[in-house]
Amino acid sequence: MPEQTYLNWPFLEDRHRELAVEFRCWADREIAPLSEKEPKDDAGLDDLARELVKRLAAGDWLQYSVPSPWGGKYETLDVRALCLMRETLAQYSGMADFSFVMQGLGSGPISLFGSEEIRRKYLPDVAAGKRIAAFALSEIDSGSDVAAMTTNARLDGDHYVLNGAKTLISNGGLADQYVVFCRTEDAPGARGLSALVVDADTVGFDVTERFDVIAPHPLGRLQFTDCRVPTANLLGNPGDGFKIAMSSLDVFRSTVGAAALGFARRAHDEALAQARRRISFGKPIADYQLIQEKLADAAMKIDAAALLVYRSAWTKDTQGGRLTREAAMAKLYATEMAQEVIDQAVQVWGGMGVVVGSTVERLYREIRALRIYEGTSEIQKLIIAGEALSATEAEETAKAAE
Ligand code: COS
Repeated sequence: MPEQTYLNWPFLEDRHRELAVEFRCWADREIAPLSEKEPKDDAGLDDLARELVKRLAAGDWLQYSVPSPWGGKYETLDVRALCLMRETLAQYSGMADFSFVMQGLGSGPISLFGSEEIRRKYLPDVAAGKRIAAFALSEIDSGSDVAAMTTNARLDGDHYVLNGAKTLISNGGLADQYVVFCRTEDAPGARGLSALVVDADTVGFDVTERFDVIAPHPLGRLQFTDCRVPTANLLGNPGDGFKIAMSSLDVFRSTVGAAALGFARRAHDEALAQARRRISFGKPIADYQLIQEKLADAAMKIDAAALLVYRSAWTKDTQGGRLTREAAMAKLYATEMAQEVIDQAVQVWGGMGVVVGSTVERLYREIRALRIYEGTSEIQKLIIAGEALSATEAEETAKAAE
């Protein structure tokens, strides 16, 4: 059992502490048995994802993915709860973490910006696990540079006609509904984007490719060819797309840090167990100071990451509004830290750590994508530096005005 003193930190409330304990018991029973084997093909992956959504829904855990007026647990998305749940699931299975968070991220733009009608139509089914959700932002030449996207939608009466392609979309091929970001306006860059909810059975929508990645997850390429989407499925106003994408990421980026934290905690536990068990030169390797250094570094960095993750989640939950800087720090530090901690856990395991099927080998593959998706580490650094620079500029301007 990983170290849990962080549950006493002041960022959390008693309801979070209770959730953490209850959710861990449930995951131990319902998720641990599913985490043994990785599916070998797309059909196996899709079956596993559906089974995970079904189990999460049966436990009422997907209610944390949407706000309470539309089938959810709390009035607004509770980032601390989402973080605790991702952190827990990641300790058992990357796919369980993925299936859980995609219900929240995939429907997040609807929760945050949908009309009452759209929320009522989609959110209760997401919370009940009856519909699987997806968030379609990235394109082949537009990952970090969101404003460069070329997928476009032209207004035609009471429909938008959508054309273009999205790539590496989580749940692509599996989801029942996609929030698709596209260009609708003449305004350049970020100002010309909008967000539409597209049902998977809409004529003109196709999943043209599935991707094999180092840690298998359902990822697809989406194609839209004269795909007609009702204007009622527009989220917010025309031109709000960039703001909708960034606001959704403001909620979910901290949770990527939390998932990384879960992977790191599991790797640290595996390293501790192996260090005590493995005998080398006549004694357990835990007795050697070079091994202790690795264990000490991991324990300290895990706590540092947890502080940033729960600081960020607490800030969003208690203060609302934009949360770019804290979320960027949490995601950047926790994902980079987890990569390092897992790498060192593999080192402690030695040869057995690179054998396919060992837990640290799986974690070594699982963590890699988290330094890329929902904003690369490099983008997070640009965000943090940008905020620091503009704070200094604002201070100087204020002084000059005195
Ligand atoms: N919430 C609400 N509005 C936001 C916002 C946020 N978090 N961040 C930016 N905006 C608004 C800004 O206020 C600005 O509006 P105005 O033009 O009205 O002033 C507009 O959006 C553009 O903002 P900005 O100029 O800061 O955007 P940049 O083009 O500089 O881009 C980065 C910012 C690079 C940080 C952004 O594109 C990004 O995060 N990229 C990574 C995207 C990503 O995560 N991709 C992975 C795919 S998802 S798996």
